[in-house]
Amino acid sequence: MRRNLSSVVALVLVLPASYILAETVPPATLDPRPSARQLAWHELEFYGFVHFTVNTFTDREWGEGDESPSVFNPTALDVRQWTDTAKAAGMKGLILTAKHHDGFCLWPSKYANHTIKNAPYKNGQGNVVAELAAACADAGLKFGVYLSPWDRNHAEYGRPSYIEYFRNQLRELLTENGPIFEVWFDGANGGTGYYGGARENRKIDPAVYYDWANTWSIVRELQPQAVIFSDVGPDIRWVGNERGYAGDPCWATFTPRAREGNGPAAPGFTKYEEAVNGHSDGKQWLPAEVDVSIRPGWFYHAKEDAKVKAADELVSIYFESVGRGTSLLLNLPPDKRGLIHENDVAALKGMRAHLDATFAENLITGAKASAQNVRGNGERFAASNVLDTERKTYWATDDEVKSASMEIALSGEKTFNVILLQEYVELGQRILRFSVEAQVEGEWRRIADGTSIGWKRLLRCERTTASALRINVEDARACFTLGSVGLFMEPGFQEN
Ligand code: FUL
Repeated sequence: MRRNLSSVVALVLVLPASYILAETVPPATLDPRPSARQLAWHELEFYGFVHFTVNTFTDREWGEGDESPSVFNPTALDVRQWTDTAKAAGMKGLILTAKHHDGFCLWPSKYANHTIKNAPYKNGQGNVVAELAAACADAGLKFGVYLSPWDRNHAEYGRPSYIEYFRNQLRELLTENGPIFEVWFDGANGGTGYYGGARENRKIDPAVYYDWANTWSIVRELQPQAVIFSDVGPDIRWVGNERGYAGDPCWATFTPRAREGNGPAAPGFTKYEEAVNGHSDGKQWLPAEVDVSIRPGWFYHAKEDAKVKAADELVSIYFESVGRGTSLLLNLPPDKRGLIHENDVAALKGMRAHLDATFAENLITGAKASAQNVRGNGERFAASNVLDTERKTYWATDDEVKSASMEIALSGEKTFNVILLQEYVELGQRILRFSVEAQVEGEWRRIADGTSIGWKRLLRCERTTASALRINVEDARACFTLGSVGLFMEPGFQEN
């Protein structure tokens, strides 16, 4: 017994320390990396926007700020119809325009009169923010708020006292509506407006006026788990367009830069064109959110009833947003009744049915994987970890290895046209370039390639029937991880 123990000790002593470490220890973290609140946000992937205010009734996109609250008069408002629609579409939450640029508040703010308490809706007793927050909680949906920094109604906009008002409203919203998952700050700032009757053009300095660091700290104090969205984050960045796509590549890492000069970037004052791709060497983990409306406008207009995006267009948007590592924020504007229009509901239904059919079966099930290099040559970081549906178990390479291939033997011949890849982003976004090959009738054929993977990559490729697959990581910032590989067959739209 004693002899056995000493020989084990001797064996451990002769093994190089790096071997033992590599076997048992994950790759060293590589900054920037997601925070816990950003990771929880990544999980959501798909949620909805609700643009609703006086504009819905005046048929405008941007109210002037001089609208009478009396125009806000939905005849059949039913927030449960909104949450039912969102749930059926597979959304994980809803973000409501509590206040848009016109300044009208969908809740009875005690700091303002330009609110729902002076509207005919429920004889001034309504509170759409609280009503939707409660409906979301009941439906198991997350709830978020849009509070426009620009306020074309407020007499003090442009002066210091407006900032106090804006922050008071933020506090109200974040204390009266239960847990908030995201706070959405738009970049549109200053210009002409009603401004309490002054009707003038008010310019502000976007880098200074809102003192964003101290405004964001209110969110941190009152809703520490909430992510903050703006052109510069600090948690989630605008993707830089409202057309429904992230770039290829789309890196979660990003360094926001000022629109002009060398000063700091600020909401409404960034080189937002860079956000569509992000930066592979970006200094912050600042993943993009793709915001797009199901209709041409953000608010409901009857003249757009026939212009609702079709299901196949919505599916393409999904692939070009969620499929490029971002989240999709799809706007569903309620109409004058206060309901999401039948055409929008039908398009969403078509989108969901198609995505469900696509992802119903992961054709990787039953496959076997092996890799050229496995960290420490052991089980913990083995290639087979990519085959389970758990992103958190992953294939990883040894410290020095920035390129390596894995081979996956499928359980028989499989026909697919969608490939899913996921990194274990807790350790940073590491992969810089990859390709995928398929073994078709005994020949290896390159069927897809790309650069960014990050949280999730969905690659639509040609319909391929193969018995094996090769994932080649061709370049990485450091040794890398791959958490999931999946294979799916997207049906044609006519087949639905
Ligand atoms: C923009 C706003 O100006 C639009 O009205 C809309 O709210 C959109 C989501 O953000 O910048």
